[in-house]
This record gives sequence, structure tokens and C-alpha cells, in this order.
Amino acid sequence: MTDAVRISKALSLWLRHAPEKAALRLSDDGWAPVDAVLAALARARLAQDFETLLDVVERNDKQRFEFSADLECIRARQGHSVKVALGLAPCAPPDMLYHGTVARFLEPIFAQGLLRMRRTHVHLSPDEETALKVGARRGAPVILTIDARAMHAEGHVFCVSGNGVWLTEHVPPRYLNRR
Ligand code: HQG
Repeated sequence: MTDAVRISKALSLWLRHAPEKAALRLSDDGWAPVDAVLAALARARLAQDFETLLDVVERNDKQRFEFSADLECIRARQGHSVKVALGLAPCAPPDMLYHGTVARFLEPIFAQGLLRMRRTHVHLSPDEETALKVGARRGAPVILTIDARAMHAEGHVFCVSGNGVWLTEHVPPRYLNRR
């Protein structure tokens, strides 16, 4: 694992799931002070300086993190399990969205729909290729299509994170199909 991946994993843990592990306090919309994050990275012997953090954030494969305009704060763009309100504006999704999962989850998914599980939202991908990678984290990927057009028309709220992940609270089974 490269240093950049180690730092990214630490940031994902701290900024999405367990800020207390780095003595961080997130604002309601998920921001942490950059100074405090740098101090935590130093304690974990992962990085010392702002330039390293900037480089990791800018080069991150999924663009998982963002800085505030004044560079004073940093947050994860999505993926939280801690309660945050990211303040993303609701918007109309593409007609079709995709979700990558694995066969063992299909039965409960088609019974209950897609649930957000431990996160604040269900995560949906705008393209099949991304969904394949998401599913492949857990085994042989299975792709589900989501009739986002119908969901939106019927009042379900969608928003999109700064790195292109579509978020909604629940996808009822009637909008789902196996690819
Ligand atoms: C499944 C990564 C049973 C769902 C990825 C998934 C993504 C159900 C798992 C981001 C279910 C939840 C999110 C139901 C859903 N019964 N299983 N009713 N409804 N599931 O990790 O979408 O690298 O919370 O299919 O790339 O896999 O971390 O969600 O398998 O963008 O930045 O429950 O995480 O990004 O798993 O992944 P997750 P996800 P990062």
C-alpha cells in the first residue's frame, strides 16, 4: 500500500465514520479543521505537512475529499456513517442509475429494496463500469439498474456528491432490475 492510500484510508475512517479516533469534531455538514487533521496525521505518522495532504486529496482516485474555499477545512464528499447533512441540493438524476452488489444480497434487496445500511444514503453510480467496481469489492459483481426517472417523477429525492456519486435514501424494489 502506498503512503497516499494509507492517508486516504485514514481520512475515510476519520471523516466518514469515526472522527473521535482522530480527536476530530465534524461540523453538521461534515467539515473538520485542516489543522486538526494534520495533527492527527502527524500523530499517526502518516504525514507532516499541508502539501502532502493537498497532494493526496487532489490525486485521490475517487476524489473522495474536498477542501473548503479558504482551505481551512476538509470533508469527505460522501460515504458517511456519522450523521451529517452535506447540504447538497436535490436535483434530477439521469434516467437510469446503477448499483453494484453481489448475488448473496439479491434476495433481501428485491424484498426490501436498496437500503442505506450503515451509511446516510444509498450510493448509486451514473455508469455501469463504476457500479461493477463497487460490486467487485465484495465478490463477483452483479449490476442492478435503477429506474431513477420514475423514482424522481414519483417524488424520491436525489442529490449528487462533488465526485459524481448519486445519493438517495431508499430504492424500493419496484424500481430495480437485474442487468
Ligand atoms: C447492500 C465505496 C442486503 C449493498 C464504493 C452493498 C461506493 C443490501 C451493501 C461506496 C440491501 C452496503 C458505497 C438490502 C443494500 N439487503 N444488502 N436490502 N440494500 N445492500 O459499502 O454501495 O471507496 O454501504 O448492495 O465505491 O457498496 O469507500 O455501499 O453491497 O461508492 O469511497 O449492502 O463505497 O466508495 O455497502 O458502496 P456500502 P456500496 P469508497
